[in-house]
Amino acid sequence: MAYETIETRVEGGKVGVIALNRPKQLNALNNQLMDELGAALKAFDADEAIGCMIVTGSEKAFAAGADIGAMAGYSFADVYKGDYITRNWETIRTIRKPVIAAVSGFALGGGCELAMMCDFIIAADNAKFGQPEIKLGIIPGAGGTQRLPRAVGKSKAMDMALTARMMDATEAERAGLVSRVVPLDKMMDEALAAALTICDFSQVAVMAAKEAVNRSFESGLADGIMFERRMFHAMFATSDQKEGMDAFVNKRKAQFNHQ
Ligand code: DAK
Repeated sequence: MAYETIETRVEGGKVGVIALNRPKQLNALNNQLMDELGAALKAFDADEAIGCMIVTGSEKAFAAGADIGAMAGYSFADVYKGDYITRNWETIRTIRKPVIAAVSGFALGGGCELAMMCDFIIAADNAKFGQPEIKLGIIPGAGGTQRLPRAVGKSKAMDMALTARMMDATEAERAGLVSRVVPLDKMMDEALAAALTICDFSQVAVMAAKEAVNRSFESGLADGIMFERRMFHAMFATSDQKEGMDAFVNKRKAQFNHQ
């Protein structure tokens, strides 16, 4: 499929990279971009050769939010009847292989929300995160009021949603929003190295780990632990468990076949 608002490539034969590509609008997220992003993620997820995905933007902007120009004229009936956001923004939540957000520059509004929908965020040292929707007379609409407090706690989430202040990369790492901060010129190398590391593990175990961690956000502790326990038990039905443990015992590198 030919894309106009994103660029896709495969790195190392195993990592699907998706770069948001509306540079003149700082990668503002419109319907076309979200449709194309969803299609690209689904295609990589279905590709046996791909073990991990990276979503990134440009040096200046991961994404400066939903496209304000496109939104400006919407009425309540437009967004409600058209199922705005839900219709095409949440495809990423259905992706079963890991998705890393490699964020440089602005990740604002829907851009911050998109990064938070990924499995973890590697940030460049120039990254800036924010939920500035309040300045536009609206509130975050793609999970900002729900995922941000889970990541950084109520006080910082309220501060960002109510004052529209941005959080820099250092603060974002300290607060737990991002997993690592690296120099801008090393960001893609770091994200790619993380992705390739993941690709070399058992794909079954990787998908199960992702599913189990995500379950922690949707269930109480006892239910979450039970889900984890059953998934853990299920790992013993895989040949990758035999391979991983045999390799350790015999002091050799494991060669997983993802079965
Ligand atoms: N949308 C459209 N165009 C944008 C944009 C955006 N979000 N952000 C930047 N641009 C465009 C600018 O208009 C400008 O275009 P030209 O004037 O050159 O044609 C170009 O990108 C460069 O921007 P600036 O000239 O402003 O660049 P600066 O470096 O001076 O400033 C900035 C960068 C990121 C600080 C600034 O552009 C800015 O504040 N942008 C807006 C950030 C923002 O407010 N983001 C939140 C958007 S609201 C919903 C669910 C979710 C949402 C909404 C509804 N429902 C369920 C209904 C989500 C909402 C949002 O994300």
